[in-house]
Amino acid sequence: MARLFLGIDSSTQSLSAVVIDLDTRKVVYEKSLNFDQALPQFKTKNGVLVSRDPLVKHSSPLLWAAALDLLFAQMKTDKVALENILAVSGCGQQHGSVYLNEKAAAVLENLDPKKSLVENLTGVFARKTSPIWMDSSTAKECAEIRKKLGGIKFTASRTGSDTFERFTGPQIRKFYKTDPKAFAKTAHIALVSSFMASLLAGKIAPIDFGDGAGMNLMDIRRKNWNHDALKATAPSLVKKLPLLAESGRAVGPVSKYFVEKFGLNAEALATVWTGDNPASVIGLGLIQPGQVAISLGTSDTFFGTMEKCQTDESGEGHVFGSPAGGYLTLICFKNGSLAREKIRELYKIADWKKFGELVAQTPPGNNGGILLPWFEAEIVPRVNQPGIRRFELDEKNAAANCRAVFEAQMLSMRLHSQWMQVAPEKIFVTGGASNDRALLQVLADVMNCKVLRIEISKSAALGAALQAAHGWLVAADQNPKWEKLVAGFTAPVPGSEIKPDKKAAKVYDQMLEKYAACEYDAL
Ligand code: XUL
Repeated sequence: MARLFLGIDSSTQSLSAVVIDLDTRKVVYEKSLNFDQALPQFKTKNGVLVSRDPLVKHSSPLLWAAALDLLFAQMKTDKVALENILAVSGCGQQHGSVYLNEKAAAVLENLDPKKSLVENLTGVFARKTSPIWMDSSTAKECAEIRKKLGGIKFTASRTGSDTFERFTGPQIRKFYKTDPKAFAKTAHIALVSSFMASLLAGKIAPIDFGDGAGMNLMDIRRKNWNHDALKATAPSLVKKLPLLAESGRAVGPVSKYFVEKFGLNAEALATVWTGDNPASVIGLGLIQPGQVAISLGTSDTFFGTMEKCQTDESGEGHVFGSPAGGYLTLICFKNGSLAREKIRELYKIADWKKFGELVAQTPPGNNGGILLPWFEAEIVPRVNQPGIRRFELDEKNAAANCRAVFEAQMLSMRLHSQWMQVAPEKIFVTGGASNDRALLQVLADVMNCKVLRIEISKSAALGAALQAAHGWLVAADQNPKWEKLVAGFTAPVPGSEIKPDKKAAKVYDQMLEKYAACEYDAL
C-alpha cells in the first residue's frame, strides 16, 4: 500500500491540497479551489468580505469550512486514494482568528456526516466573521499593548515581533473593546490554521509555534503563552486559548465525518497545522540555518532560517518558530502582486509576459525614477495611509512604471532585511512572479546575489504534506530527519540560476540610499 500524506493550505484566496507518496517521493495530486469562484454565495472579493472601512478586512470561517467539504468532495471525484492517506496536516493564512462559543467543542466531536460542515457549524461562532492578515484597523490596540509590554524592543524580544495591526493579539483586543458581550461568549479563540485542524480532528486543536508566534501572545524563546502579553491584550485569555504544540504533532485520528462522508482512512492521523509561511519554508526545503527565500505572492515575503532566536530591535521583521525546529525570520510586504496587478491594470498591460518585456526594455535604475507602490496600507515600512507616490518618474511611461514597481519592491526588501545580518550565497525564489526572467534579473541585481527558482506552485501545501509525513513518522517512533524527508521534493528548477550583473548591482548600491530617502520623505 502506498504511503500517502495530505497537506492542505487554507490561504487568503483559495484552499489547496497536495498529496505526496513518501516511497516514490512524488507529488501525486494537486488541487486548488478559488473561494470567490467556487463559493460565490459568501460574496468575497479575493477571499475578503466587502467592508466600508478600507482598513478592515474580514473573511468568513464558514466559507473555509464549506471549501473543506468541496475539496474533499473533489478529491473523491478525482479518485484520490483517500483510504491510503496516513496523516493529514495543513497550514493557514497567518494571524486570522476564529471565535467559537461554548457549544463548539461538543459540535466538533459529533460532526454529522449527513449534514454539510456549514450546517454542522452554524451556531458555534461567538463572532460571525474573522479578521485576517490584511486588516490594519488596530493601530490603537497595537500602541496600547506595546506600551504595556515596555516598547518596541521588549515586545519584539519577548513575542518575536513588535505589535502589528494584523497580529492576533491586537485584533483580539479590538474585539474585546468593541464587543465585550460577544467576547465574553467566546470560549475558544483559534487561528485559521488551528480552526481547520480542529475540523479535521473533531476537537479543539493546539496552535503551533510557527503560527502562535504571529499573535504577539507567545513567548518566542520559551514557546509558551506569555502572561504579560495575555494580560496586556484582554481578560481571561488563558482560558480561551488552546495549548501550544509542535506543528505536525498528532492530535488524534481524523474525525469520523471525513471517514464516513469521503472515505478517508479511519486510522489517518489528524495533526497540528502551522502558518502558510512556516509551511512554505519546509515546502521550499529551507532546513539549513542561513538559507533565504523570497516568495512573490499576494504579499511578498522574505524569509530565512536561523538556529538561535534573534529579534529585530527596530520592530519591522518577525521571528516565528520553524516546523523543522529552530526559527524562521520573516518580513511581509503587503503590496506584492497586489501592487504589480494594480500597475498592470492601470497601464492596460495584456499579460505578465508583456509586463516582463516592458521591464526588460528599461535600464537598471530606471533613469532615477522611483515609485512607492503603497496601493494598500503597507506593513513594511509601516504606512497607514495608502497611496502611491512617484519621484522623477513619468506617470505616462508604462514601461518605466512596470520597472519602478518591481525595483521599489526589491529595494525595500533589501533595505528592510538588513537587520537579519544574513549574507546568503544564493536566494531561492518562488510564487507567481518568479516565472519571469526579467524580474528575477532585477532581483539578482538589487540583492547582488545569485537567484534560483523553485517551481513549486503550492510550496505551502507541499510543506504541510511533508509535515504530515514527519508527524506520522514521529508518532511511529521512526525518528525522521527533515533533510532526508524533503530531499527530492524541493530541488530548484535546473537552468533557472540567474547571476547578478556587476554593473547593474553597482547602480542599485547607489540607488538604495535614494530609495531610502524617498521612503523617509513620504513617511
Ligand atoms: C505573514 C502574513 C502573510 C499571510 C499570507 O506575516 O501576514 O504572509 O500569512 O497568507
